[in-house]
Amino acid sequence: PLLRASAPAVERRLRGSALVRGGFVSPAEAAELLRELEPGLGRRPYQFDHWDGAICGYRETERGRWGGAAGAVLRRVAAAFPPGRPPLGLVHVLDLHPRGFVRPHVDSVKFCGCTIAGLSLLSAAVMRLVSCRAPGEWLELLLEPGSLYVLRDAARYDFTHEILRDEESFFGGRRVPRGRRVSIICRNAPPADTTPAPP
Ligand code: AKG
Repeated sequence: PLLRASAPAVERRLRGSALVRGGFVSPAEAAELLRELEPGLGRRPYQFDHWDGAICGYRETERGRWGGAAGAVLRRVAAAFPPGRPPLGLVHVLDLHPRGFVRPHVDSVKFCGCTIAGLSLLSAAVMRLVSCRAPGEWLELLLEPGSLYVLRDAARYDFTHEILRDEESFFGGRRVPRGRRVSIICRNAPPADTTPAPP
C-alpha cells in the first residue's frame, strides 16, 4: 500500500481527496521530463538559508511550455482536476537536495485552488499530512519515483503536508532513503472572488 493512516477513519475521510498513483510516468517519460528540466535547474545553487520558509535545501523554477512527451504527461495530470477548474499554465518545479525537506504547511488559499497534483522523480520520499484541528490524525503517502499524488478538498485545506527529511524518512517500519528529488507540481487557481464590489 502507498498510504498509511493514524486510524482507519482518517483513511476513509481522505479517500478520494489524498491519493497516490504508482507508475504514473514510465521510466522513459521520467527521463524525458528530467532532460527538459535539467538545463533550467542545473545552474542555480540549492538554497538552505531560508529557515523561515517552508522549504529547506531546494531550487525551483516554473515552466509553461513542455515538449512532446512531457506535454502529454502534463495533459494526463490535468485529468486529476475538476471540470472547469484546470491547472494553471505555469507549473512549479521543485528540486530538493538529498538533505532538503518541506516543512508542514497548507498552500496559500490566495494563490492555490482546490487541487494540487505532483509528479515525483528521481528519489522516493514520504509525504505526511497532519490534521490542522487534530494533530494526532495523520496520513502518510509513499511517493515512489514516477508516481503522481493528488491532494484536493479536505486533504488540501484541512491538513498540512510536508516532505520528510532523510533522517525521518520512514514509511512505517520501512526506511525510505532520500536522494535528490524533483517534483513537478500542478495547482489550479483559487475560485474567483465573488464578493460584490463596494458601491
Ligand atoms: C509545495 O511546494 O508547497 C510542496 O509542498 C512541495 C510538495 C512536493 O515536492 O511534491
